[in-house]
Amino acid sequence: MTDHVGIRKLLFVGLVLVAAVVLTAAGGQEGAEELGEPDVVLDLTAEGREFSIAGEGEENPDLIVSEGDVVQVNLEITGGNHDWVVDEFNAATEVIRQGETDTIRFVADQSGEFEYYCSVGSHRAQGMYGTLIVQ
Ligand SMILES: [Cu+2]
Repeated sequence: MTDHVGIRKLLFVGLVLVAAVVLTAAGGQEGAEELGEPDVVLDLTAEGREFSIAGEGEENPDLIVSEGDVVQVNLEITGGNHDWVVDEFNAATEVIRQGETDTIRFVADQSGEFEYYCSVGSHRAQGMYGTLIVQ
């Protein structure tokens, strides 16, 4: 009887350990890291209904990269809740709040002009978008 309980206890501990390892592995996946070092880093801030390049005043500026670039976007929210999205590249940060940052990487694998925007509420309709130029 005692042995039987002991084995069950051991099996349970084993299962917990396996589950812990699986969860740790899943949590460790960093999509951004798989693309390697970025060719371009865009430091963006978002506030109100506008994005800007950190330290510069221009509202929803044109963002210019080269075709094939691994692009890293560091989004920092300085007011409200926002994200940064470009549909054509499946590029999207999390929706984050004031004081938070999120980083994504994507490959600009086609040239042209693409709209970047905030997908929160009606922000895009209210003008929270700009142009990503891939040349
Ligand atoms: Cu927004």
